[in-house]
Amino acid sequence: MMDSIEKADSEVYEAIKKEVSRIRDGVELIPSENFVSKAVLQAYATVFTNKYSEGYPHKRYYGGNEIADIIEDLAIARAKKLFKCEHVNVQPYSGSPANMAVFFALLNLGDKFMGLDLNCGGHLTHGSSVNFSGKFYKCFHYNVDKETELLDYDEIKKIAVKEKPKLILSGLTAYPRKIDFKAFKEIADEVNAYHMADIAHIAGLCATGVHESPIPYCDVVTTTTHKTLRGPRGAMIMCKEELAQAIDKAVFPGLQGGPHDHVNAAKAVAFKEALQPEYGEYTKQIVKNASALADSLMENGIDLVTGGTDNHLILIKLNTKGLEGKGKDVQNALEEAGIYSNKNTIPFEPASPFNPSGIRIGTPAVTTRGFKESDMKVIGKCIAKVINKYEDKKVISMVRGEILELCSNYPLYPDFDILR
Ligand code: DSN
Repeated sequence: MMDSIEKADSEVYEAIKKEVSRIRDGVELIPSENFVSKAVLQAYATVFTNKYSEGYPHKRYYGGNEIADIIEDLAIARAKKLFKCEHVNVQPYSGSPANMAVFFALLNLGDKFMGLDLNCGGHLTHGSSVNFSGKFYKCFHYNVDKETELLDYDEIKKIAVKEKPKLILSGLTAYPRKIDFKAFKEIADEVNAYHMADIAHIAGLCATGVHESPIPYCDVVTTTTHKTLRGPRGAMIMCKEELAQAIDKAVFPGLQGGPHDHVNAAKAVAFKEALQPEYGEYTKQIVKNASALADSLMENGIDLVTGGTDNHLILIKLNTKGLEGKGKDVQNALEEAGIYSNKNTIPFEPASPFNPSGIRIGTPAVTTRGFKESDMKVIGKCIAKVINKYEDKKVISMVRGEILELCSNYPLYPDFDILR
């Protein structure tokens, strides 16, 4: 597939080649990233990128959509089976537009809602003042508890009873523990609010029962399709049948134009893969690996938010090692060693969101690659070495060697010469 790019555009070809080397020779620990299968990658790169399909299957505005209908019907049917939900819209281009569509469908501008504060593990679209969700709507944030760094459901209830929001949003991007969706529903019911869950990070775990599914406890659930779910870049919205029309209208024509049919083809393939028993094993291994990595880090003297993890992600605290506000420097040092992470705020960040005191890592991508608990032990040690000596080029170079050796044991896309 790459020979045409090589001939037509050597600059883009060279960049793709470099990216392939980067991912093959490094340890990808950004918890929102993953490696799709060869089948998903191929479905994505198809002639469906050429088609316009405004509308929904069997109710399109343009001709020639019979085949695009097959694709979207397959994606919807498989997503419904995977998540056991009543209605699915697979058209959202990504997570933020999916969340925006739900807000458009269920709220009026200026309405009150609640979401987890970005600094404590929420997402921009959960009410940040710089995002549409905080600008167009009145957000009352809940935080984690200062001592335990865990969600405090009594506190969430107190805010809900006081502010009477129209919608309560549960969901995370940097919270390493399980979410009690039932508790959120009980709070939402008490104040007559919608309960919306954004499971972008944990969708794969929810689909296989490794994390409790929010579906029975929610009016609407959104997710991206490219994180633990291991599909192409994109999103979807799941809801009760009674909200189906409002959600569909909000996505199209409310917010988006034509769906990306090539992405829907890749989503359909990814959902089929996620319905296989091997995917269940994969999601279990994600959590086992995260837990092993957390243990290794702590054994090597690194402090973690909440003292560990029970999902796919880990939040390292740098401030307790005298590295307050050094997230960016540590992220860069890890990158030099071939370990990809992202700087992140920790709860009640003592420095600033631009120079935060945390590092966020996770195991979806390395687990796809085949890494197991013993490898996590090695990676934990490597990360600790870099954190302790993040300015020492000798240490970084030594760790780089260890990472290269580890990666050579797990060739990425082994049966797929990605450059051909
Ligand atoms: N950017 C995603 C993440 O890394 O968590 C959220 O949208």
